[in-house]
Amino acid sequence: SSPGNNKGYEYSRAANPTRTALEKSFASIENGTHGFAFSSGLAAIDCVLRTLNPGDEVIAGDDLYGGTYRMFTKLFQKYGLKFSYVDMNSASNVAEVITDDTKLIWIETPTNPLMKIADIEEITTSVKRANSAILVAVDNTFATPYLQRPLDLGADIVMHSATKYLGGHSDLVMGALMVKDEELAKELHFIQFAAGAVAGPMDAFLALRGIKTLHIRMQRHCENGKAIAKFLDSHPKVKEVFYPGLENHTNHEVAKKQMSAFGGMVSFKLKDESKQATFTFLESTNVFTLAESLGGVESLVNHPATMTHASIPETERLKIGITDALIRLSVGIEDVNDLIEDINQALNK
Ligand code: P1T
Repeated sequence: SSPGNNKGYEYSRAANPTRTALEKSFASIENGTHGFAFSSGLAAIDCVLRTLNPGDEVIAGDDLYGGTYRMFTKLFQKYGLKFSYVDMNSASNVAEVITDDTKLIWIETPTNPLMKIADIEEITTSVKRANSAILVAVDNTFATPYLQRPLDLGADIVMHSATKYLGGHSDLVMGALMVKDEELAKELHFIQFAAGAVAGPMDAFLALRGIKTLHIRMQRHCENGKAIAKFLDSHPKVKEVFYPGLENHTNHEVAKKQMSAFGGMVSFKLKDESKQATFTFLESTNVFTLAESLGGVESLVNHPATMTHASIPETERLKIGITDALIRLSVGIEDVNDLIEDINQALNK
């Protein structure tokens, strides 16, 4: 209306009507007050880390998406941020390593790819007791707000690779942050605007359309995921299955408490742990496509050691159990019998 006075939309990096609609939806599905849409999940994580200063310390889980680990170790470490990695199986593991420099706790639950579960409420309570200024961020990509809402459990920031379940159709790359604090929202918005890794309007439209069916898709992902985890768990050629919905999962009780169901991600190892047997399986599926990414309607199979987690040094990977024998499934929404038949025939190759 006049120089310096706009009607809410001045330049699309600051705000764009389609992105605003999506950001409102992001806030709403996580019970937050503000949402932010980025050009990728990693761009969303990058935004959170830019709130920190050299010398600050981040405590993160020891099992993380390989790209998150790569960003922490190869990018931010060189700007003077410090990182420590702990098994978030128990809240005391986190409390024990808090120092005066600790400013951020980075939780992935369930973790990628080992499906470990962290008790968000317990960790947040004990961290805030130690120092209420420490921020707790949760990467909620695997669970989605349909199954778990970290802000309700005390976390300050929720992050998503919206590339996955929120988009749901493997046709966009996007990240999301959701918060419930006005000051934190202002800071994140400033970084998003100043650093510039915003989501484009067409992708925002696709993500909004994806979110409309999130609940229905998640119901089927969970049903299929559980059926496949059970099938694998009772198969004579399978050594170990990693799925929080199985009663033999280490943190099944915590998963039951904080999630309404257990999702569509399932990892497992064959009894024959040779690379050859693992690769034979990976090369033999017909319905499951061998590819990175997850959370789309189509089922995918992935080999973390050479694909999604290849950027983690072998010694670090092996320490936590990401061996060459680990296989990760993103179970889609296809007919479950087709999926089980496909896995069965690949196991018998
Ligand atoms: O790929 P991008 O949208 O930048 O999101 C990164 C990311 C962050 N957090 C989690 C838990 C993730 O799984 C990812 C991306 N993961 C894959 C591409 C994958 O296949 O595991």
